[in-house]
Amino acid sequence: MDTPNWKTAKEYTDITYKKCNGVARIAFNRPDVRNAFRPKTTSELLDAFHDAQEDTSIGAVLLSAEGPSSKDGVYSFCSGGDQKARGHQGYVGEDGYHRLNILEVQRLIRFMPKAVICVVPGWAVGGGHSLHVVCDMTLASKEHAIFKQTDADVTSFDGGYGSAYLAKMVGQKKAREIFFLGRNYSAQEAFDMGMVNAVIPHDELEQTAYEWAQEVLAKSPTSIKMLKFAMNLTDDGMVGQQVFAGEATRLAYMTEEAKEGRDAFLEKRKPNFDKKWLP
Ligand code: S0N
Repeated sequence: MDTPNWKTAKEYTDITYKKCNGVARIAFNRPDVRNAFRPKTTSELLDAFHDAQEDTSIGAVLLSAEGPSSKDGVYSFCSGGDQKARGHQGYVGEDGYHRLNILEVQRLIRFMPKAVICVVPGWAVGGGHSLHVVCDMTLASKEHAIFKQTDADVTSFDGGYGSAYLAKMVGQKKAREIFFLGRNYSAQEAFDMGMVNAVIPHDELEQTAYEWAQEVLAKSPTSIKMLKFAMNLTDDGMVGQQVFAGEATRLAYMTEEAKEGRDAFLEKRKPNFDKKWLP
């Protein structure tokens, strides 16, 4: 497999955004604060994820992180909401408004019709832990990844995918332990409890993630999209049904029957559906 020749897709301050051979790589870039996110970070993430979703040349997205920290050489994926940017109603942006828009990022990852692979080179903590949970697959650094939920230390609680969906993944007892005790878990422990797909030697992590993405790209895009939405559906209620059904509608639009329905309306005549009621 080739090594990726990443090209910068857009310049940001809090993240990096690159593309190569059908893969987009979005990475946190605040390593000196363990890649904590502030409103500017989440706005940039939304912009980049939206671009990756709309770009038809992109089939898979890596959510990763730059690092290590220039201060102490520690690697991190993301340490969640920037506590220095936290006001009394949420996280305060440069415009002075309080926001909780990391949940929009989660929804974009969850509902985008492409595989999102989380690449965890170090700490995955708080809202950073929740982001890894919501991604389709997670690869973790054998030497440096540490998974930890500190929400209950800082009066924060991701009551959606970060906790309830995690419980579906690792089981109720383990999920409660993760949140109620806030302990550190190694990549191997995270793998053993079913929330990590593979434990990878640190030096091979990014290349392996790129190779996993290329494997996905070799598959049928429609299958990947419909499988992702089908697997989401049972946990996402009516919204999951809406997303899945929307894609089913798009497939139906591609039939002769659908063309006849459209043409009949435009030509102001009754449609002739040729009455093929397939079993
Ligand atoms: C990551 C930890 C465990 C790493 O420990 P370590 O290696 O000992 O490093 P430190 O010395 O602690 O940190 C190094 C420098 O980085 C700064 N820093 C680290 N994390 C943050 C952070 N989250 N915010 C701001 N700064 C951070 C340190 O201050 C230090 O800086 P200097 O060198 O200047 O001293 C450890 O750092 C740790 O525990 N970090 C905090 C983790 C945490 O509690 N995160 C917040 C958890 N909550 C959320 O993420 C909320 C998520 C969210 O947004 C959300 C989701 C769903 C619903 C609602 C919300 C909502 O908005 O509230």
